[in-house]
Amino acid sequence: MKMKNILVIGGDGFCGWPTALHLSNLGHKVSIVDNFARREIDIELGANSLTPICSMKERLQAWKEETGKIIAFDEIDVATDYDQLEKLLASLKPDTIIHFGEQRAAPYSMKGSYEKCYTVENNISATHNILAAITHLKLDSHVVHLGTMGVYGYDDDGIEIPEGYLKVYIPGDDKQIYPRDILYPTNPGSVYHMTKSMDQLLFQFYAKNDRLRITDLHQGIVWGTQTAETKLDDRLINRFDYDGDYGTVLNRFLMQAAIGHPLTVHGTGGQTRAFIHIQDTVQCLALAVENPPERNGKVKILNQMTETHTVRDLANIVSKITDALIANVDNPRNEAAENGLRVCNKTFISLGLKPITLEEGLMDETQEIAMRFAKRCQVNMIPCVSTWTENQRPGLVQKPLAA
Ligand code: NAD
Ligand code: USQ
Repeated sequence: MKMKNILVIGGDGFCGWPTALHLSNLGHKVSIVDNFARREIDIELGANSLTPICSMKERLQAWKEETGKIIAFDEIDVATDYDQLEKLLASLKPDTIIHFGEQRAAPYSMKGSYEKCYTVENNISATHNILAAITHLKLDSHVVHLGTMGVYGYDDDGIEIPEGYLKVYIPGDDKQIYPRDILYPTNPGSVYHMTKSMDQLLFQFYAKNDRLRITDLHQGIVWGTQTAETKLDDRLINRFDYDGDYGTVLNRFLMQAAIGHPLTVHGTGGQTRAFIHIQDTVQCLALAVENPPERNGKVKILNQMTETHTVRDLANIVSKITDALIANVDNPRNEAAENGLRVCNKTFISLGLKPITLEEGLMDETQEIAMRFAKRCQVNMIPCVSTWTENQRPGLVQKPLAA
């Protein structure tokens, strides 16, 4: 394997930190950029990671002590500090830029107009600044971006969701049928998911116009906390979000079970979603780095997920192993009460991904993380109170649904 010079943007976050460690462990030269926006939003919300996360300085020192490997770090806001970003890229000339640096919580993006504007400005500018800088500097960097399954929406239109492109057959004026590959139609369900749909067009343009090599990974909901590398030392521990804005459903359920809180199923829990364990996320990133697309004008789009479940099924599985109670509560989101979802993930499987299943990983996660750090949970941060529409404001109180 050829060692690469890799820049991880958003490398202080939940997916970015373990990815940076994994790539460093594989022998790549890794640098991180982050503006600590995620840590600042925790302060703004009064929330915290269930796991106690160290400062970036302590994290990098621990990594050096454990492995002898050095990861460089620069604090840059890639959405607003274009000049700093360009300067760094000019000196690093990375082979690969992995872009995790966006506001990623759907509920936070729907909280109010400030959060909507912030999410759009941050995410679109961050993505565009990276693409513009690579182009201006004539770099050969392969961009690997973290997109989301949610760009497609979650409708079961009777077909398996393909990896990015839909083959369509257009009847021409001359009565001939013209086959075309178009981006699978987007149907985002939040302002956050909308920014990921907009990112797709930025990628399409720069791949076509400037022949940039871009991989867009449409990832499902990530669950779990630790990876082989973050387990090496407590100072390397990954973050675990459980609050109503940033906590994702399965990790929330695990934490709720650990503190004896009923599992907060929205509505009937009939929403089907795609999932992937964090250990598989970092493996997918390594595979994406190793397998860049050709410079052929087309974005490589892969679905990064390993299994689908309804929220109701997840609650039942967690309840079975922990005896937790289940509470069906009002849904603050504007989403289908029930949906089916089938997703094609054949590329990562063909590249060698061996998925960790829910069955294998849930018990470990419950005991090693949720139970161990249960005392750090602030119970008042559990309800999901960011509503999707103005009509639902002000202040949804998440009450159990009538039977
Ligand atoms: P996270 O919020 O934990 O990490 C994102 C990191 O990016 C944070 O450390 C934040 O400070 C940084 N950041 C944000 N804006 C920045 C900016 N302008 N300049 C520099 N740094 C910036 O989120 P995560 O869960 O690690 O998600 C990473 C990426 O993966 C996101 O783009 C998200 O959309 C995508 N994703 C996440 C999940 C999931 O379940 N967590 C699922 C699918 C896709
Ligand atoms: N849900 C509950 N109870 C809860 C929390 C959530 O029933 O306590 C439900 C929601 O209503 C929703 C589903 O669980 O139907 C998923 O919610 P989530 O918060 O776990 O995930 P989501 O908002 O979709 O966002 C997360 C990440 C985001 C990523 C996305 C991948 O925060 O960054 O892009 O998962 S995907 O969902 O595949 O688009």
